[in-house]
Amino acid sequence: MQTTELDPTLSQTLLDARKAGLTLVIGNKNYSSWSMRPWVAMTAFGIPFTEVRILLDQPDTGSRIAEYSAAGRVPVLVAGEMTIWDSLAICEYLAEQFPEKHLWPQDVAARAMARSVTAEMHSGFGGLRSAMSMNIRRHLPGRGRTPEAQGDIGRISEIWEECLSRFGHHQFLFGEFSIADAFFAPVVMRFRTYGVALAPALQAYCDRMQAHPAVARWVSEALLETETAGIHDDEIDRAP
Ligand SMILES: N[C@@H](CCC(=O)N[C@@H](CS)C(=O)NCC(=O)O)C(=O)O
Repeated sequence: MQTTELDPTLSQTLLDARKAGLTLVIGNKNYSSWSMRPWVAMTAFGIPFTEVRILLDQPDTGSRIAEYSAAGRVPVLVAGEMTIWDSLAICEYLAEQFPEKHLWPQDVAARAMARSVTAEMHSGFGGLRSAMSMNIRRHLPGRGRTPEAQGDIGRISEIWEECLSRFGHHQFLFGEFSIADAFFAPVVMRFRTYGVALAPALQAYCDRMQAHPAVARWVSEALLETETAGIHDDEIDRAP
């Protein structure tokens, strides 16, 4: 049987990552909302990993991501001989691999709802994404309020209210920190950048999220970044 080391189609970079245990390939911490989710989940749950950061919107971004995944997107998790791309697939894989860490809520009803709101976040809220892209270091209160973004803010508020009152007991969405919170972490950062006014209970949730050590570490590392991704900042400057 041919070993993977002899497979000429695999890049040396990927082969090196395979030897390093879990390797999470991410984009800029300031901009990459998709990367933030598994990074925050892995950090919050104490799952050790090696981080590889690939700058977005650079001439070599595509070729560097292609060394890890043909899907051409970050995040990517390299786990031994497996490559897992897409933030939700990565978190589901981790939940399976570390069942004792309870990345999803333990209660079946809470878990069903956590999966539903995580999937809704994963596949929706295009209005918020396009008009209020994540840019942690900027402060742009009032910007990006398109009707679609306003609608998304309303729906997210409704989700948070329901989760916090039914399951959250004034802590995280389902009480203990879970994948669902990791998925909404970039929304918390968007609400901060764009100065979205929230009901007190929801603002308190955002404050708790920003105080969570994993989120706080991502944000402090984002603020140390000096690179800019032209497309993202230009989009913000043109936003209504
Ligand atoms: N559905 C994917 C979306 C990933 C995604 O769109 N990632 C962006 C960065 S946040 C990306 O890799 N863009 C490639 C590029 O800018 O060249 C996921 O959940 O991981």
